[in-house]
Amino acid sequence: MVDEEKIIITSALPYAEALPHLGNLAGSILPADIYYKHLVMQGEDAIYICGSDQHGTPIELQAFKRKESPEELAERVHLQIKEQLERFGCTFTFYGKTHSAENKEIVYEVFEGLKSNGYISKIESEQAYCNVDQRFLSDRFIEGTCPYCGAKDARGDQCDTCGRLLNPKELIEPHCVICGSTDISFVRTEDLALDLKKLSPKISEFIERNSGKNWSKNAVNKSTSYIKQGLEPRAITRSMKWGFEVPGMPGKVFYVWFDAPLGYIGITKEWSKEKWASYWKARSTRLVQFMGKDNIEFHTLMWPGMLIGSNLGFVLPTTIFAYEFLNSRNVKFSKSKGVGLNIQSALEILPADYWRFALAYLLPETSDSEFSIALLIEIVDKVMNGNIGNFVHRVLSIAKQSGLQFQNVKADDSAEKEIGKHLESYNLHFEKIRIREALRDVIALASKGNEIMSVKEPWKLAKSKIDEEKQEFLSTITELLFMARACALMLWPFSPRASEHALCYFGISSPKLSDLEKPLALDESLELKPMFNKITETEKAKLEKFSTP
Ligand code: B3M
Ligand code: ZN
Repeated sequence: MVDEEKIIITSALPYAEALPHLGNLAGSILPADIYYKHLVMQGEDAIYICGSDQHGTPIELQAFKRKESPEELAERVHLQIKEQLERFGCTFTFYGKTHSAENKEIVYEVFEGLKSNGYISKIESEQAYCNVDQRFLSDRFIEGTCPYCGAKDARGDQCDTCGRLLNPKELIEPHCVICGSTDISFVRTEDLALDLKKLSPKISEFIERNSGKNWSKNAVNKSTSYIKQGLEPRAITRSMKWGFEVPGMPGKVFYVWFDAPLGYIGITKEWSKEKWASYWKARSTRLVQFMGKDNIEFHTLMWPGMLIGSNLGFVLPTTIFAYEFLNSRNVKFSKSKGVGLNIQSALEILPADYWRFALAYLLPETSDSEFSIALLIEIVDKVMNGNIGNFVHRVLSIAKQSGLQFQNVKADDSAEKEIGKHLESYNLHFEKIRIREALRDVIALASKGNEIMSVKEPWKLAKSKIDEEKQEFLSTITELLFMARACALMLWPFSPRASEHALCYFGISSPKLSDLEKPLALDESLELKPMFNKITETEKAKLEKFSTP
């Protein structure tokens, strides 16, 4: 039997530390969800896997500050994130977590595989130790000045200002985050490392083989330049308590970036004990991974290195697509402080569909992009509502008011041609993961429809008694109805609820691209309601609260 191609879509697993903000959404979860929905419309056998990244020092640190156990915190925040993402219209096949029995099993299996294949080495390092708290300070428990860019708040593992990965010892004037003390010693301790140096030829071969498969440019460039610089063994264990304990090494747990990507597999297993392997262990599976550009290194070097080195037959990433950043000069996307425009505060003001549309419109696909409240209002009012929403609603209203029945209507040539042209470009953009461009194809189709409408003014002919005019009305409205149906359907991955609402009138409930080939029928019994609304003054005022001058 020939293997049917299966597709696994993943988006980077948000830390179970704080609610995702608009930047996180635009930088991975939203495009992955849109891409997945398009595959569903194509009738592909695809699953969308995401979940909470529950280990690591930030969570341990926050739990410490809140006097909560890391496990309690990670579970509580996990449930909050999951709830908000579902409200946001994301349809994961499963939203799981990394701190699960299933993931632990995978982690141990991969670790044993790496060990027996000779890819685990030992490294001695000096680790920061706070003499006041009498404990090791891993990663984020130590902060100081970045030796590369001079930022004052660089963390032990990475400088957020310049993005460089750091070794805590490189920090200038380091201090302990728990007690603030600078009484820090560096104590020698032994850790296990993934031997990326030894794996380098295989990783490099993997990158060469796959990077032509729609990888984002930044992923290709960064990974090839890391390879050129030369890879070194990288510690995969840490002296801390929160995480999966390392067999035979008391006091050590696996590094969060060891068990997090394996979480993609663990979460699939958490979803279905029966089905997970048919996705992860089939040769023909396509693994398409979405993430922010700050996660590239882990996904193009460490994660494939782990998969190749353990040799357990898991699929390797086919496509690695990394987004640039969505920035904002005048809106705070706060993460941890509980203020700012995170997913929850956003959804309290406007429906998910509106945010999804505006963020997809601004997706930082090839360069950073800039978000502002003014831009959001303009996109929603002029493009989403003004162009697409109005087009679909007006066409349906004119058809309804004409009192004619539209049942089993066949498309004419001009409708087919117009839709075909935009649909082809839309599908091609999806294939190349140009999601922001695919949205522009929907917009272009609506613009064309609006143009036809204003040239032909079909409402003027709707009630005409003259045969010729009746005919003209019928052919125009038919063409427009087909275009409106296509617009509503093509909008589904972006603004699913509004799209489903409009598709009801066309008798479509779970949209497939193949529905566009069917004859058209209208459900005339339904009362017409617009797809979208303009942003109200009240909503504007609420949004403005998030603007900083
Ligand atoms: N949690 C980093 C981040 O949220 C990390 C991603 C894990 S993907 C396996 O940016
Ligand atoms: Zn820096």
